[in-house]
Amino acid sequence: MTSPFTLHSQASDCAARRGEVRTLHGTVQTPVFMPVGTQATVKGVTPENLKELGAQIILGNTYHLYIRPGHELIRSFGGLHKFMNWDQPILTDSGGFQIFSLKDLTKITEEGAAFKSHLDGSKLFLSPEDAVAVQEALGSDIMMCLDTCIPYPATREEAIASTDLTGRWAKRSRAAHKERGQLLFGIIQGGMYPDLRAKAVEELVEVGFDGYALGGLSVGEPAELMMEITEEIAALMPADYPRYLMGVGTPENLVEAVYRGIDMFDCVMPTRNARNGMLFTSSGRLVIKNARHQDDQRPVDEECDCYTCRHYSRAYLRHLFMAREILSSQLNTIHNLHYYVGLMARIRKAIEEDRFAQFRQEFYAKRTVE
Ligand code: PRF
Ligand code: ZN
Repeated sequence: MTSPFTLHSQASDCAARRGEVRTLHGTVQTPVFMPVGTQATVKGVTPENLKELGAQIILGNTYHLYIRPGHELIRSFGGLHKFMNWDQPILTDSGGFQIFSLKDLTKITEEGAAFKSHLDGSKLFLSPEDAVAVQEALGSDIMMCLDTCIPYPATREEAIASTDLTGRWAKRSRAAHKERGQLLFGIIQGGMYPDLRAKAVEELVEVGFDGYALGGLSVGEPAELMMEITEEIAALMPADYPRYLMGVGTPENLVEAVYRGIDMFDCVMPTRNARNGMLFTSSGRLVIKNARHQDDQRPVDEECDCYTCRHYSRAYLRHLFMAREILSSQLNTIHNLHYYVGLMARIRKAIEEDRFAQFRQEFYAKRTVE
């Protein structure tokens, strides 16, 4: 199988790497952060906003779009790209994580996941084959296999059962995928047991995917443990295919995982925190409702050149937040996504110039507020 990934450069003093992933809707430069657009929209911003702030690829959710408005409706509009007016790459998650998150509504069997809609309680079923078919109908550029995410903590027996099932589902997903240029990534589970994860990598590589994802992390374990597992397993993931760490994370997590060889990330943190008034800046985090911003004429981040920071003061953004104005969410989201996307651009440049380890040190040195 030919890889959609090309490695441009490899850091000399850590596992960080600079590359690209080729998809049907264009090439993605890595390492990359994917803003989350669960419901066929990245909450609070238009596709034009996303392009202006430099987003390359966004993430959608199979589970949500399957329940509402339905993949057949989206297919009839020519796919998710046309439906939502986004012509750059889209990765769709399979639904494995949602099924895990809504576990009271779910029953997992060998065949697939039976679940109740969180909207109206109606009975639905998603097999690994269904998840591929739904993602084919959506027309996503990168599809994810249906998996089962293990909670933390979990016993070794629970981890084995769930990891083996994810492996069997991965084989079925691969068999169900009709080659039409859409990429299919396998997901490595295994809980906090490195030997189970190593075995999962081997089995997935044997089946053969277009990329490999680390699932089941950032589920409540300590950050050090997450990085230990990431370091150990990233080193076992094929170097000539993209490596994706799912649902991660904080800016610190991104820097640490890139250092350990990860290429792709997604997380609701920049968008969700924006709506809650928490802003990311080059010197740390800022809570906009704080009284000390009341008459502050400075932008959120003096070093930021996003639309929000070019035009608005902290005092205005605080006012919008206190008054619960819609524009508060929009402007905050533009800033936070610009911060994440900009951080990844600076990371890529640092790797290109083989000074990423130094970049990492400076990144921490600059954080003065928390
Ligand atoms: N599986 C899938 N999506 C995910 C995860 C996973 O384990 C995670 C874990 N952090 C986030 N998103 N399919
Ligand atoms: Zn800004």
